[in-house]
Amino acid sequence: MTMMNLFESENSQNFTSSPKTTKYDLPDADVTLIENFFTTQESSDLITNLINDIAWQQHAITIFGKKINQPRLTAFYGDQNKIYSYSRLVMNPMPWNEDLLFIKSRIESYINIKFTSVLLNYYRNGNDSMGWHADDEKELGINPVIGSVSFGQTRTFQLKHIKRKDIKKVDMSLSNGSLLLMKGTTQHFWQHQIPKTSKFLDARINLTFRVIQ
Ligand SMILES: O=C(O)CCC(=O)C(=O)O
Ligand SMILES: [Mn+2]
Repeated sequence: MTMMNLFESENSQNFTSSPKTTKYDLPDADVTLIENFFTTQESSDLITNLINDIAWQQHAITIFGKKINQPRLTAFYGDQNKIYSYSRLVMNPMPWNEDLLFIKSRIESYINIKFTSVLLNYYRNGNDSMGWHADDEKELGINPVIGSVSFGQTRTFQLKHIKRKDIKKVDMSLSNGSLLLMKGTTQHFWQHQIPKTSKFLDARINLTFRVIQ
């Protein structure tokens, strides 16, 4: 190895920290965050590919009788026989592509589960958001397992217990290359959201891998 190569390889290692796992101690929930689950290089390649290759759409949804555009772009990919409905939208999956299969198999080798589908969200800036909800659609089964991957801009992800007013809202930062796992009874007792912010923020892509029964 020449001096130059040595310098470059040492330098590039510094950009990626090793994975860090945090298990949240929350009642009625099973939530684990693994930061740096993907390396900086993988994350940067993947966000570029996903922005360009995914068939992004902006759906209109009806809230209190009013039709509005969802404040983000979305897409749904997965096994061809698994249809998903949420917010009165029926999502027909696009077929898996190579990048999605790469991300899916990385999560599947970490937790022992096979996902059937992925819902993708593209938050173009701080104005894009996702309101309070639980991933509790009946096709996800009794205790849904959700593997949520984030690329790009760090955004605040908030969780609130829907029954216990004595428990404070939980804020977590979902950073580039992180994996958030939600399982057990989490979706029965907690809702989550990505709030809007007036801060100038860059693009973020989130992928929530799901098992449709
Ligand atoms: O963007 C996120 O981190 C959350 C996405 C989400 O909750 C969902 O797709 O159901
Ligand atoms: Mn969700």
